[in-house]
Amino acid sequence: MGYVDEVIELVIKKNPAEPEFHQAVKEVLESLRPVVDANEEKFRREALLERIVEPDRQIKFRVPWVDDKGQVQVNTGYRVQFNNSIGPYKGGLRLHPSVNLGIIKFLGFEQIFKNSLTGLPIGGGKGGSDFDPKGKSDREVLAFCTSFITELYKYIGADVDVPAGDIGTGAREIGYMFGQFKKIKGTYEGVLTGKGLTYGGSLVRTEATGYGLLYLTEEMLKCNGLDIAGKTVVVSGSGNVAIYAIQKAHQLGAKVVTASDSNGWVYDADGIDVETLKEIKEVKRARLTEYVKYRPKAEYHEGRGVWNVKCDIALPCATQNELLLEDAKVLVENGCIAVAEGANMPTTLDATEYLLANGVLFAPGKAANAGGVATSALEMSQNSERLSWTFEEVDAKLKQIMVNIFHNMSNAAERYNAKGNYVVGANIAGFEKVATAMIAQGIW
Ligand code: NDP
Ligand code: 2IT
Repeated sequence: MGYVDEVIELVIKKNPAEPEFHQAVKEVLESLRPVVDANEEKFRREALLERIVEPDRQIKFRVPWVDDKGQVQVNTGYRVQFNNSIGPYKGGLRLHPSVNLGIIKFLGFEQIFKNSLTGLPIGGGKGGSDFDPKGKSDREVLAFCTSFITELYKYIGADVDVPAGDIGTGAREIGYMFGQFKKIKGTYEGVLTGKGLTYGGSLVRTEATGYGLLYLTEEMLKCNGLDIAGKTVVVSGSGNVAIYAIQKAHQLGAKVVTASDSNGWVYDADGIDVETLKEIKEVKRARLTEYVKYRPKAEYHEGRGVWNVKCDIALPCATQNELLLEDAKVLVENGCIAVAEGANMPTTLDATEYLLANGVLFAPGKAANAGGVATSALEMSQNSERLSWTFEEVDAKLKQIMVNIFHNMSNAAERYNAKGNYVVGANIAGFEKVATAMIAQGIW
C-alpha cells in the first residue's frame, strides 16, 4: 500500500465516527499523490503526513450559561489548534447545533492549506460550539459568549491563536467575546478578527469572503476565455458569505437568481435584491419566507432545490455536503460552466469528480473562500501597526490576493500534469509551503 493510502487508513482508524474529517483528509491527500511519490522516502522518514493530519492540540470544554427563564443550559465548546508552522493558529468559530469534534477538525484541517494559499503568515485552527444562536435573545447570546471566552481565553492571543466568525458567529458574537477577553485578560489586543469598525475591525472584512469568491471566479473565467458579465448565477445560503457574493456578482454584471436557508429557497427572476436579504437576515434575523413579502414576484419553495435552477455559474455558500452527485448531474445537464465554493467542503467528493470529468471549471473552497481569512490577516496587520486602512486599500489587497491564489493553484496543477484541475492545484500549492516550514523547524 502506498504512503498516502496508509495515512488515510490510519486517520479513519484513529478517528472513528468523524466522517467529515475523513472526507477532508481524503480530498487533500489524494491530491498530494504526485508530490508524495516524488518525495516518499524523505516524507516517510519524517512522518510528515502522520504529523500533518494530527492536530497540535484539541481543546474541549463545558460552556454553562443561564437562559431568559433562569434555567442553566450547558453546551460544549471546542478549539482545535491544528498547525502553526507558518503563523499563529487562525480560523473561525462555528455556532450551530450540528457542531462536533469531527466537524471542527475537518474545518481546521482545511484551514491549514487555505491559510497557506493566502500567502500571509497564518496557521490553521477552528473552533465553535453546539450552541444554536437562532431564536435566542441578545442577552442569551451574551451569556453564552461570555461563558465561552471565560474558558477559551486561556488558549488564545494575538500571537497565539486568533479566532473569527463562521456559521452563527458574526459581528455581535465577536463583539461580546472581545469584551469578555479584554475584561479578564486586561490586554487590548487583536485576539479576534471580524471586530466592529470602532474597536479595531477592518473595513471589507464583512464583505471579504463573498467578494473574494467573486474575484477568484472572475479570474478563473477570464483565464478560460470567459466573461462573468451577463451570466446567470445560483447561490445557496443567505448568510454572510452568500449576501456579499450576490452583491459582488451583481456589481460585476452577472445576475443571481436564488438564495436559500436551512428551511427553503427563493427564486427571483429579476435578480435577488441584496438590500432585502440584508434587512431580513442581518437586521431582523428572520427566515427567508419573508423575502416574498418584500418582492411579490419572487417564489419561495420549501426544502432544497437551488441546483435545479438553470444557470451558468453555481456558488454553494451555505454548509458542507450541500451539493450532491445528483445535483452535479443536473447542473451539467443544464449547461453550468463553473462551480466555485463559498462554503467549506459544500460539494461531496463524487459530485466534485463528476463536475471535473464533465469539464466544469471547479474552484475548491480552500482557494475560493480564502478572502475572508485573508482579510482577517489584514485586520491583524492593521491591529499590529495600530492603524486602519481605507476600504479601497483593503479591497485592492483582497483582489490581488484572490488573483494570486488562482494563478498559484493553476500553476501548481500544470506543474503536476493536471492542467485545469484546481482541486489538485490548490491542495499542492497550499501543502508545499506548510511542508517546507514543518521540515525546516525540526520535529514537533
Ligand atoms: P452564516 O451563519 O452567516 O450563514 C449560513 C447560511 O447557511 C445560512 O443561510 C444558513 O441557513 C445556511 N446553513 C447553515 N447550516 C446549514 C445546514 N446545515 N443546512 C442548510 N443550510 C444551512 O454563515 P457564513 O455565511 O459565514 O458561512 C457559510 C459557509 O461559508 C460555511 O461553510 C462557512 O464555514 C464558510 N465560510 C465562511 C467564512 C466567513 O468569513 N464567514 C469564510 C470562509 C468560509 P439558516 O439560517 O437556516 O441556518
Ligand atoms: O472558514 C473560514 O475561513 C472562516 N470562517 C474565516 C476565518 C477567519 O479567521 O477569518
